[in-house]
Amino acid sequence: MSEISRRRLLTRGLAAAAGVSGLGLGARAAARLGLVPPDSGGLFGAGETLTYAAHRLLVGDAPAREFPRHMISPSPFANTPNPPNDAYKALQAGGFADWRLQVDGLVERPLSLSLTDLRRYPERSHITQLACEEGWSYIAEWSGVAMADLLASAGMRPGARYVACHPMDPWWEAIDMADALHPQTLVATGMNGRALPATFGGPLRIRVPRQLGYKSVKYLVRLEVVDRLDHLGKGLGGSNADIGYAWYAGI
Ligand SMILES: Nc1nc2c(c(=O)[nH]1)N[C@H]1C(S)=C(S)[C@@H](COP(=O)(O)O)O[C@H]1N2
Ligand SMILES: [Mo]
Repeated sequence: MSEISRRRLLTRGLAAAAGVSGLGLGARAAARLGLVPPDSGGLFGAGETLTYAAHRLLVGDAPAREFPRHMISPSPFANTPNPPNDAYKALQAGGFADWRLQVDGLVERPLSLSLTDLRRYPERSHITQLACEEGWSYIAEWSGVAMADLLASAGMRPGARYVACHPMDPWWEAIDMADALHPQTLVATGMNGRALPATFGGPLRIRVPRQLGYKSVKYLVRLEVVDRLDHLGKGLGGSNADIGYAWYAGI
């Protein structure tokens, strides 16, 4: 059986289990496949589980859509007009020379990387759409380092399952390894051929084009590799999940 028909079968199985015997059975099927999201409890938990499991099985590691250069949005909406705080402004005043990205947690070699260090990794780029859950979107070219390359150079230890992405403001988000290691998931330093502007999360942000905009954490300072998420925040996998948004925001 081809990979895609196997996935379709599994997905139909999940959906059928959900339809015939209630969401609980679908959730149990997802558990057997290791596809239970951190926000699987509570009122909408079973639905979150089905969405995550079905999406992962159907989409697999398929890339997000990439666009031709002429479709780059001429004046994208800057969602965060003001830099996050005084600590950020101090780093900005120094031209971000002291900006560091920590890569730690379940890794063999914790890293502390300056923006110059990041430039030593192979440069990756893509032209993709950033879609906010509020309805607006824009297309831009993003460039930087593949998160997979950073994780490879830190060396993941057994049990590594999620990457928690921490910024300078309280907005943190975790992604699973399927997204962390996906070739389009970037630690971005550039946008449309220039250094990433502060209003778009500069000097460093992640771009996870397979999920809604809120997962693309701006002002990134730390990638924390973890085996579980229950000790971070309220344990739901991100600051947005903690206030009621879905942890998995696949599109
Ligand atoms: N650190 C941080 N990251 C963030 C946010 C934020 O407020 N702080 N906003 C998120 C939301 S809701 C969206 S839609 C995108 C917006 O990205 P943009 O500024 O490139 O439009 O960034 C996301 N990442
Ligand atoms: Mo958003």
